[in-house]
This record gives sequence, C-alpha cells and structure tokens, in this order.
Amino acid sequence: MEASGERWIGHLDMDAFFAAVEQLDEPAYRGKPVIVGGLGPRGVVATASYEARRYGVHSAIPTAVARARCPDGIFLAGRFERYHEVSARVREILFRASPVLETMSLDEAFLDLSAHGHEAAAVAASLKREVQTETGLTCSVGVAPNRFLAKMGSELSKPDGFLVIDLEQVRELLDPLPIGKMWGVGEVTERRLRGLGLLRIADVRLAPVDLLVREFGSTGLRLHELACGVDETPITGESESISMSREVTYGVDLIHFEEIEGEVRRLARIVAAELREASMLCRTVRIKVRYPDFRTITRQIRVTVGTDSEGLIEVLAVHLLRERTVLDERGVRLLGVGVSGLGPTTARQLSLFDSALVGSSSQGQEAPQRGKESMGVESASS
Ligand code: TTP
Ligand code: MG
Repeated sequence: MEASGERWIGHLDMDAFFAAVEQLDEPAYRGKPVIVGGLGPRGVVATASYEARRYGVHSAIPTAVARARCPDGIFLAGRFERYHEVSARVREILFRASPVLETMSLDEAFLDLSAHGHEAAAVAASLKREVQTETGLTCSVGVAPNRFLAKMGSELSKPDGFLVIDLEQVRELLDPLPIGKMWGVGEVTERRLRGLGLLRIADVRLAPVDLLVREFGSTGLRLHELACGVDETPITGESESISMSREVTYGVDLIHFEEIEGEVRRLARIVAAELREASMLCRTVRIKVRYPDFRTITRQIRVTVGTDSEGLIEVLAVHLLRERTVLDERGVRLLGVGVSGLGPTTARQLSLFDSALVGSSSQGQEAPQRGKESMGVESASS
C-alpha cells in the first residue's frame, strides 16, 4: 500500500432507493417494475426498480414516457416520510462505524474509515451486511483511498455490489469508462468533452492539462485529477452538497403572486419538518423557480448558525422570492425549496435566537439544478 493508501473512504448508496422501500413494504410489488415519481401530466420519474429499468425507465424521464415504455408498471407517488425514516436508520448504522460521516442525500453517504487502517474494507463489508439485515434493503459500497474512487466503486458495482479500488487498479478500471461515468460530469460537460474528442476517462487523463484549463477553468484541472484517480477532498462531516428539498412541477403554471408565495411557504414548512424529523440543522436555504420557458434559477441565503426553525426557513424562502426573484405575468412552472449545509442537531439552545441569525446572502446562481437537487421531490423534475 502506498503512503496515500493510509486514507480509506467508504461510499454507500442504496439500490433503487424509493422503489426498493416500496417493494419492502408491499410484498406484492417485489420482482415487479415499480416506478416512483410525479403522477400528474407533467410528472417526472424519481426512480425505478431494476425490473423497470429493463424497459428503459429511469430517473428524470417524464412519467408519461415511462408509462408508454412500461404499461404494466406499478406507478407510485412516493412516501417521503418513510424514505426519511429508512434513511435515518441507515445513517445510524453507518455512524457506528465512523463518526466522520457525510450524508450526500437520503440514500448516499461517505464515511472516513481511515481509523480502521487495514480493516477498513472489512468494516465496510460488514456495514453493507448490517444495512441489509437491519433495513431489509440492499446497497452498494465502494472503498478506496479517496472520495472519487469510493464513489466510482459503489457506482460500478451496483446493484448489491461491493468494490474496493486501490491505487494500483485505477487506470485499469477508469481508463476504459466513457467520460459520462465520471463523477461530476453532467450532460453539458460531457458534450463539451466529446466536442474536444475526449470520449473516455483515459482521454481526459492523457489530454494536455493546459487545454483542459483553457476550456473549463479550474474545473478542467479537477477533471484531470479525477481522471488520474486523484481526489484530495476531505470528509468533513458536513457538506454544502447535502440537501433536502421539495419541489413541485405544477399541472398548470401558477400565475398569481399570492398563490406562488403560498406554495413557497408550504414547501418551506414541509422541508423544515423533514429536517427536524432527521434531527438535522441547515445553514443554507434556497428556492428554485422554473419559468414556463424552462429557464431555471435558484436563489440562496446563508444563516450563520444552523437552524431547523420552520418559521425562519419559511421567512427566508419568502424573502428570496420577494426580493431576489423576478416574476412576471407568465408565472412559474415549478417551485422548489431546499436546505443544505446540513449537520446533526447540536447546541439546541441556540434556536432561541433563530431570528437573529440571518447572515450575509450569497449570490444566486443561474444554473439549472439536477440530480440530487431534486431529492425528496413531490413531483421530481430533471
Ligand atoms: P440514486 O441513488 O441516484 O438512485 P437510486 O437509489 O434510485 O438507484 P441506484 O440503484 O442507481 O442508486 O437516488 C436515490 C433516490 O433519490 C432515488 O431512489 C429517488 C431520488 N431521486 C430523485 O428524487 N430525483 C432524481 O433525479 C434522482 C437521481 C433521485
Ligand atoms: Mg441509490
């Protein structure tokens, strides 16, 4: 083992999470194509059981398309309280193995297993078994000297997989993969990389670094490092990328401001309740607005001390809507409220001072949000 092999990171991701929970709770659904998502005319698939994936059904496609591809599928709206409950159970199991735990979403977490030294892989393997025994659900686990490789390990071994990647195997494993498989490479980046003739991870590894930096800025440097299997990002136990959110794509665009604000308040209260349920505090509140022409914006604000106060989260979301969002007579197609910068509930006494905790607000980003951002959606959207 090399020096950098001192660090051992585990990544655990539940298999077909929402659909698997439905199959666990309803034996009649087992072995059948189960699709969880928005059931309205504009609904989008949040996830599909592996049986349904054989019909070409997967997250982010419109539910209408899924119905056409899989007419005999079982279509469900989802039960988010239940998913949160299972998620909290999984987190408890992981926490036993390592307190240095970063929850990325309801069904995914990184943990630093370095303290277990040479036992790290064995500890991860028993975690996988414990999750299965204690929840009745399968998951996939990757173990590696860094986050990126650990994530690739669970991804490549899915479903019900377990893969240890050490530094000697990096090239052999990563090189042949299409660049779209690389963590953090979304559709846009993938298209641009392809445009440069970089089709596989090996191409990015071997590309001149200055070309990547010219094209992608600091992201180019990061892409090159990842393609080489290098990732220094630590597990901090708290991450801005952890988020909980609710969003709704409306069957008919919402036009009236009062109605839009009412929805933002409602979503904010739901998210705050989920946050409490999970015994978490958030440091960032954000709203997401998609206009009828699909242009999507997010606006966010940060508080200096973590909160789970329904009142504060609602007030902040409304502030972002009133002061930082442009609305006109065309209305909105989708609204979302999310929280991130999550950490476990501690120092509860501070919540007395909730109203005094509003910190500086960060700049809104004009970026369409994808994937984990739509976690816990009522009607998922891509
Ligand atoms: P994922 O881990 O991405 O997917 P998955 O667990 O369903 O399937 P896999 O076996 O490939 O890991 O996401 C976890 C849950 O998050 C998923 O069950 C549903 C939800 N989700 C959304 O609501 N919207 C989305 O766009 C995605 C990707 C997931
Ligand atoms: Mg998963």
